Amino acid sequence: MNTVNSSVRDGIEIIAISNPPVNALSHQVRSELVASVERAASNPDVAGIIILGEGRTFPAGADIREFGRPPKAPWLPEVCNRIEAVQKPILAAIHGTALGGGLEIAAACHFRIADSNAQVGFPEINLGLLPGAGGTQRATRLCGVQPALDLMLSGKPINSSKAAEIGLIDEVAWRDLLPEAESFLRSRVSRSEPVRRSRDAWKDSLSGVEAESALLNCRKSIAGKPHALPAQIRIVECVEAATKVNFFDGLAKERRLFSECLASPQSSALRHVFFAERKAAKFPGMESASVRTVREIGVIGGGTMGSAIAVACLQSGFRVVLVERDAEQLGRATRRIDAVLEAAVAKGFLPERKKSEMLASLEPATDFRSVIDSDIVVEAVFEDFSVKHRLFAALEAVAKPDAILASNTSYLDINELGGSLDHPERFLGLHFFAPANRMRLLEVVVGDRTNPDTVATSLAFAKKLGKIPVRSGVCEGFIGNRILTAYREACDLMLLDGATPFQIDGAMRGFGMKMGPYETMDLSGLDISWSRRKRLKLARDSRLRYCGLADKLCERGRFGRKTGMGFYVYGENGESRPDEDVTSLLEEIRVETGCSGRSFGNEEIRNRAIAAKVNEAAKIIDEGIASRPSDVDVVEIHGYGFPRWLGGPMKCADEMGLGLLLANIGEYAKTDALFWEPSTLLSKLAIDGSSFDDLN
Ligand code: 3H9
Repeated sequence: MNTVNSSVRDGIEIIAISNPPVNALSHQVRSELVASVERAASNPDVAGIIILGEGRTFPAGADIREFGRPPKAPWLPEVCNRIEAVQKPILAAIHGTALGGGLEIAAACHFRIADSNAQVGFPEINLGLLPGAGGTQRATRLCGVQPALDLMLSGKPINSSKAAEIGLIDEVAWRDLLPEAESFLRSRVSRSEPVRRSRDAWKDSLSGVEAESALLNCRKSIAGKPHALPAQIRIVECVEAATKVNFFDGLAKERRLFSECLASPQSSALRHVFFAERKAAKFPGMESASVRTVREIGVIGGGTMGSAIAVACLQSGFRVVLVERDAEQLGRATRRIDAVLEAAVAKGFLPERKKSEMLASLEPATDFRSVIDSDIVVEAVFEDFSVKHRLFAALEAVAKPDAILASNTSYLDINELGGSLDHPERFLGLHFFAPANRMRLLEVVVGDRTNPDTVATSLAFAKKLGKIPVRSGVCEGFIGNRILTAYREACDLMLLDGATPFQIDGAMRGFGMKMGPYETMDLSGLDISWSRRKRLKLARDSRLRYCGLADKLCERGRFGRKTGMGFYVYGENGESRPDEDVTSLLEEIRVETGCSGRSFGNEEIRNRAIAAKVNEAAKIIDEGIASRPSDVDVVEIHGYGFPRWLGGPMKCADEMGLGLLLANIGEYAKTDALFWEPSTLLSKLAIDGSSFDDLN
């Protein structure tokens, strides 16, 4: 099937790219596009050419799936050069999202017009890349140094009005793109206007002091970032080249630096995450499931989590019934919701009118029978099994028969929680992450008896909320918190053996984690996990070494930031400092447990911490709790601050080599054999010479 279709109307050839879903510029598209353009150029009956995208968008970029495979000519830079070289006027008519290589095709055309709803941008940086088909050279010449740097370094698209304002496009089509595009081109053709090439565009500002200082400021800001991507500084170099060397030398530089970025581990990791995020939303076994209509959400519990869930639902256009146990608690919950929405208004993210509409869709209630018409009821009450268990029994009696009942529990057993319901097939876990109105991760916890329609409807609900849903089976802590437990335990073992919380936090931040494990615990509150630790301690294997520093801090009322003291001590402005009392307490624990301290280097700390995550994750995959290794990466990146540019722990493990990882675990097991028991799956993959990616 062709991916490019041409038709001629009164001397104008319309070349339409048709490669659903996003018209990515695959090898076939590139070949057919350049052939069509050159055929039209040599056709005496054609006076001008329009290039557009069929379906939902102008091309959204190069075909990312082709990166990493041997490149096939014609390459995109060549396609762009050949389009630009044509002697007849070519107009790009843009709708949807002209991104990356798509925008580079447009920049190579002689004119550009965009639908008023269109978005254009260079998102390559999100993949650890730079625009590599002339974009750095043409866009800088069209719109100047600062706007070009902003577009390429932020990776954020801009709307067509803004694009016209900075000179990236010529006109906005306010009514109907194609007729307006035709009339734009015909007027140029009728005036025999010469073609106008972006490569010849030149703004005086390109060689001015402003350009120099924009480049210098960018360099400084990138140098100040601990984990800047190589592509960031390479973009600055390319933009600078556009101001200093001729177009073709600039293109050659861009090509060289693009290839360098493409080969970087950061780009490989970021491309892995791009596809992992999309794959995560594809749950197995959903083929014949039907999705029910969801209009109203019942939220039980208006604490921090419940209120944020309500906000997320309101923002996505759902009606929300929010239930609290009394008027006082309800007042607190609605004030919390109002404050979140007001903050969004103040920051300009939300128009006042929209806020009023959202509040009008909120029904606060103190009687849980108010959820009688809700299509999904999400429970977000105190993390206590018996409280939740009783609540669901009561909810089942009032909710409509096809309503989905969901628990937002972070750890509890979904099978047990829904086990005594008359209809456990409509029950599942929807584990939101705090703050639920901002965090994109949603673990969809599927119980043994949850039916596919319940899962499919919840999945559609998650997508409507703009979340990245990841399927999880049932176990203590599901995917994310179970890995978190193993990670913290590995860190605690290092505390027993001589490391300090401050050293471990520093090492993990240096690795790229947003926060270290102990500062994270201080932030969420040590008391939150205390009751869980007490519950689990009873069932704990006595052969496992236990650190207990967090328990001792809790006994002293040090619950973290909220009490001004936890692992750290906090000043009035929230600044933290390590505390010698904690180091002494740790020393006492080492004496009590007969552990002798030794010194740890940052590399050993990171290796052990990541090995613990990967080993536990491999067990989770082997048990069928996670559907694939890339789902674990998505959970870690979106829920636990794992650096995106490292691709997640499973990607890291593949990069390290599973053989080496397994050997390290064998070494660690010499002191803690039970904790460091290697996963069967990890051992098998390592012995077979396979990788986690083979299972994705
Ligand atoms: C580039 O252009 C480099 C050049 O400068 C130089 C080259 C030499 N390729 O996101 P969705 C798939 S780098 C291949 O769910 P949405 C995606 O995997 C590129 N596939 O839809 C998914 O597949 P599936 C610069 C792609 O409506 C399906 O399309 N461009 C590509 O939520 C639907 O995607 C970018 O980085 C692609 N380029 O969002 C833009 N794009 O159904 C990347 C998408 O099998 N794309 N797919 O899971 C996006 O940002 C979003 O997809 C977009 C639509 C906003 C366009």
